[in-house]
Amino acid sequence: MNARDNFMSAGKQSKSLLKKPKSMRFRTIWISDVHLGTSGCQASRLLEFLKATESDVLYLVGDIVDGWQLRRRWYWHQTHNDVVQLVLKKAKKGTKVIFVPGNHDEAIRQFIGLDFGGIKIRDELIHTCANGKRMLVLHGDRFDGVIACAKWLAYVGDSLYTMILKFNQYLNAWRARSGLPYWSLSQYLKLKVKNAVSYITSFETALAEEAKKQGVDGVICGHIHKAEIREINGILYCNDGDWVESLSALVEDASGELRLIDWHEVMLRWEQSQFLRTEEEVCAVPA
Ligand SMILES: [Mn+2]
Repeated sequence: MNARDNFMSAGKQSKSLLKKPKSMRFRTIWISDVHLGTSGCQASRLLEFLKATESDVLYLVGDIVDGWQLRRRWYWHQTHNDVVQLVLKKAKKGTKVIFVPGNHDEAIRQFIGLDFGGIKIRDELIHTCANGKRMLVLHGDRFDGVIACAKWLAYVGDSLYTMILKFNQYLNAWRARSGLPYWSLSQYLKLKVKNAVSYITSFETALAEEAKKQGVDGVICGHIHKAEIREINGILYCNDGDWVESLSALVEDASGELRLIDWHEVMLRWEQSQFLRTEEEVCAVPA
């Protein structure tokens, strides 16, 4: 078996093993900005994550279903159904699921206070961590100047963003064929554009200020698709990222410590460990 065959079989093996649930247990998980109903949504990666993890509480911090996009063009893949069904199943099996709607699923805001299939629809709320820290949980669009001032501007930005994401998919399909790692064009552009950076900074500062005003220790939000944990003026700012580009989640362990999970990185490490194991097995075969 040459090196290439070896790699191929490792790839095949890791694919079949990927489906096996591993158990990562947390006290709480926060995910947001899944954008079900758009082709940019990486639902199959989210399924991997949801299957591999368990928690007492699962927060869906807005923009889970993209009503804006669905109204324009219906896109609903089987994996999008699977995500919905898996979340419902988790709720049925005892996970406390709390859905805090965002701006893309604002239609659901009319159901705030109600429960559907074990999922609690709630507005902004306070989560108390195992270590007693109190965290304000909200989507964050309320602090978005563009959306508050002119909705049409947000729509235009949204179409452009969708186009960039589409191009990003083609680019990464090509990169994958060429053996290059995943690279997010839209994230790169966003980080490179100075305005975007100052927007992100003012968003983060505004949310930290709101948390301070409410007398809590920190804030947990989504909306800007940039995973982050950092202290801003004595307030712990946490953003759980998204499942369009960064594939990230925020988790709380049993001791109340918060950290980010980068699912790209977790899967990459796992695939590499599978590859190395296969290589060891091959090498162990006597000549
Ligand atoms: Mn949003």
